[in-house]
Amino acid sequence: MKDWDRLITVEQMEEATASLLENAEKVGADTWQQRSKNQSPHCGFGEAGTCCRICSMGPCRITPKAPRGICGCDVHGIVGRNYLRFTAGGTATHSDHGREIMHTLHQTREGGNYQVKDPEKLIRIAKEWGVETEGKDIYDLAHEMAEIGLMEYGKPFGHQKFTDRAHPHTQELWDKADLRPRAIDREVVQSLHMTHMGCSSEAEALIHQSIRSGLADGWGGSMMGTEFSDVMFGTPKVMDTEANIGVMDKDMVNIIVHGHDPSLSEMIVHYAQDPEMIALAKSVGAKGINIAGVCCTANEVAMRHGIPMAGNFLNQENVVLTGACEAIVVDIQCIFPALGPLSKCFHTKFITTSDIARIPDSEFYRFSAETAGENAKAIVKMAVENFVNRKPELVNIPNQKTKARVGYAVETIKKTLDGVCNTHVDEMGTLKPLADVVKAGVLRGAVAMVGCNNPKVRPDTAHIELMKKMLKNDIIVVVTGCSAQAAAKAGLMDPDAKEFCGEGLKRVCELVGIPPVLHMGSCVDISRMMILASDLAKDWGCNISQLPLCGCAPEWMSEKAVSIGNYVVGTGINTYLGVDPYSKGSSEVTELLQGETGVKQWCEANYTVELDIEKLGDLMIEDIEAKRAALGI
Ligand code: MSK
Repeated sequence: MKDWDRLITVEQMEEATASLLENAEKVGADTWQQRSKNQSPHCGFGEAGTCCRICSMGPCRITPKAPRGICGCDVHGIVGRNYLRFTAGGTATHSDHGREIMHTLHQTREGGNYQVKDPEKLIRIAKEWGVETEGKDIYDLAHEMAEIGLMEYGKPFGHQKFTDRAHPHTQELWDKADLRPRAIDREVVQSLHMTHMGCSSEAEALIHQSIRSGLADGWGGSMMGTEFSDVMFGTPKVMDTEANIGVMDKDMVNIIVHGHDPSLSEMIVHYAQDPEMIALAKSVGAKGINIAGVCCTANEVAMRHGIPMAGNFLNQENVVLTGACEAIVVDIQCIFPALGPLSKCFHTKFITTSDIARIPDSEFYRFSAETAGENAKAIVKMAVENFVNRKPELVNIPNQKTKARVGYAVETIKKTLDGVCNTHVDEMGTLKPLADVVKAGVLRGAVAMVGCNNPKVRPDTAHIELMKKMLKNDIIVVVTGCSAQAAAKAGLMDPDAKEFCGEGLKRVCELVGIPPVLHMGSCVDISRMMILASDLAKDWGCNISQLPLCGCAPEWMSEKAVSIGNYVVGTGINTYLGVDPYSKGSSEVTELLQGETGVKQWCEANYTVELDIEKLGDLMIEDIEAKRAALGI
């Protein structure tokens, strides 16, 4: 089948990047393409997970001649410990993002910088948590919920409240295997404690804690981050935006927001629309102020304000290389330290804002919930005033831009289905129409595509090629994180991309008015996917692990991605990786993650690691068809 002709191909994106790399050469800038070459080949011990530097007797590296570390730990203990530490890093990171959101919720005030924009959602969650809502001022309720939410991090007893939302069968599995996460900080701290020298070296115990730590992220910290961001900034609704590097505008002041925490980007977006700031932009010769996003911040502001998405993880240097970026404003996570020296080669201001992410060669502007308004205004002003320092001879904005329809929160998906199928059952709606089209075979199933880019994989190829393959096979794709931007940049979130699908999926897209790839948000919003899977199984009348559904992170790179993978398999969804998680050095760890014992036995799902993307896609389709056959559909 011929590709849909409005698709922007990976080759075209690479041409755009090549022209930007010419800019890099002109100014003598360093880029990840070069650094990646400098770092190759990678250390074989590190890649296999068989190097231990947890104490100072080593580092110990496991070889056939030296099968144990100095303490006597074998390869399975070393690989398992490394895997658990990797997971704990991811759980801590996502969950601390969630914690910041809860602190911001505590700062909400009527008419303040932060307000409650979705009071119904706040009340719904309060009722779910058994909090009295009757006659309470909405801000008093917000503050009470913030305090209860913050206690989820350190409460001495009990389990994560949001785990009660999961499908009853999933909860039973968690309880049976002792996997239901307790306080979030406890799971992270226990992971570090277990992996300290002289504690756990049994692979099974280490992988068990990896899954529980992941679940504390997905059904704890990330879910709080998502749900209470919706409460404060609004639950995403369907909106149209644009994507790819061409969303930058040579006649405007371009401010790029990058990172994860919407508390910053919401304020920047707000002040970029301030008439005083727009007048200032015009006074320095620009036509106005253009905000665009990179990485998960792009997802956050796209799905709530329709702000365009300039690119994903490996495009963060590209936005500076255009020579038209007045400021790149970052908060936390996935920010290249390289942006410091790179921005110095141009007129770009690299503005860091969080004590969590302090980076050399940046201008640090501490951003806090209490002073958010004045901080954001000062940052926007600084960017606008920097427009005059632009060097016109360096401006090169590749002309690549696509349309994207975004904003499919679970609530939005249910409402969209309600609108078409007239099946409204309660205020939350139902996923029954979706279950029905899958049962009927019009759709064969669904894939949740998530995760980063990684120079080990030709950037965006795996995301885009796998999505195309799924769509052609009538498998709907839901996306978050940098996978979402890969889809958007290519044009796969344009409703017209239905032309690119198999007949069944095309019909559904036409009937419901959706693009074939549904944007569900940022990395923390993978928690939305867990709720979607859980609710779908409830409406279907089966268990999550029986659904023709799988997860996929074909180009992942961060610790957060491993934590995510652990909660996705921990929720009963088979997960397909295109990059190895540093576990291949141990047959025991590999079996626990990818075999029939371990996570498969505890949670009815496991990982598949396959570096050949074509094969990875075939395996997912086989999995979906096998699930259908087992259900007799
Ligand atoms: S931003 S974690 S590179 S998806 Fe969430 Fe993208 Fe991966 Fe960061």
